[in-house]
Amino acid sequence: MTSVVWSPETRRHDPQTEVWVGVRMPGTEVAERVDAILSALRAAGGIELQEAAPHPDDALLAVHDEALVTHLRTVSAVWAGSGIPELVGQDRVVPYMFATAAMLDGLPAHQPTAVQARAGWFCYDTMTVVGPGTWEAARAAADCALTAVSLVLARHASSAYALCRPPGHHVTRSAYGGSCYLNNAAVAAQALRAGGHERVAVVDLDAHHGNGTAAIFYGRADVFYGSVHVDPRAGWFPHVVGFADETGVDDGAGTTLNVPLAPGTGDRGWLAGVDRLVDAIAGFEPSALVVSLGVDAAADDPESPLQVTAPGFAAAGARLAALDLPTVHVQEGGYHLKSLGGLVAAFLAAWRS
Ligand code: SP5
Ligand code: ZN
Repeated sequence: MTSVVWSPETRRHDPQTEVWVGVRMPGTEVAERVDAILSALRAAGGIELQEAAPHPDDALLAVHDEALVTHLRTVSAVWAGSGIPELVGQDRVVPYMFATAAMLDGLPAHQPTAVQARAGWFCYDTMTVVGPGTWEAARAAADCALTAVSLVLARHASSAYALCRPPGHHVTRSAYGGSCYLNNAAVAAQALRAGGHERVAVVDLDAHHGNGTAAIFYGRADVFYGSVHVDPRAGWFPHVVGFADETGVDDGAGTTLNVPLAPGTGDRGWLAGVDRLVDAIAGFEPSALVVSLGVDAAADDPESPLQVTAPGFAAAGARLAALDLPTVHVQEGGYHLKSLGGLVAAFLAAWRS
């Protein structure tokens, strides 16, 4: 039996379109994902379903800059009042310039006042748009993760699954992107630390490297981050990080493990990667585990070239469950509406029985 935490508020984020290589195209991170996962988990059974309880902002501010949280809370209303929707017909917050380190070239930057520039100060891509309801959904997703942590800390359950949507693993301390707004997995890991777990491991199965979570814990000895994902060098998001030579820095040296895989990799290669992560986690000796459970590595998924099957996800679940740790699962990506719920249920089977 595993607890499943969700919130109807998570449906309120509606990206409508995302801008990719300058073109508006239908968003893939849609509210229907919530219903697809819920109905598959209900049908599979072995779950105790509950709604998220509100948790204070402290848990967010333990991993995110206050300026980012304030931006996300307020930017949609500021954009709506900026004149831009009337001027060009864009009612979603989309950045048009990015103050990269190379642009600044050492000059001291000031946080921009214009909302269209501030969008690119906090957001690092053009795909991750903010509209009315985005903040409420992202905040509710974080509450799902925190409620799952509370259940595990109270030993109500040895594992809990948070149906987080929008996802979170691409969000750094101060910037959002990759269809993510608040880093639910990092929030959960830090809350487990605050709840008394001295060493926490995060294992990220999403098809994309979780650059946000990796960055937040890169210099930390108390939180391990391991990820298996499609090789960014082969041309996949997040392109610039997620390489095998990123192993941590300072106190965190040796507590990061990236396993990049070639496009086309199926169950065998992917599970070999999962096994490397399981071995590293066992060696780290954590007392709790966070699973960033993206299922976009699936063969049918439109956003990744990996070829993992439902039995593959079930096998990964069995191997991670064998670590026998209090576990919080956090939903990340997975975009094939017909199959994604079944993949989540297959992965969680080892905890549901
Ligand atoms: C959480 C997560 O899985 N984020 C994925 C972010 C990667 N998105 C990259 C999108 C690349 C362009 N997609 C083109 C198809 C748009 N419908
Ligand atoms: Zn992904």
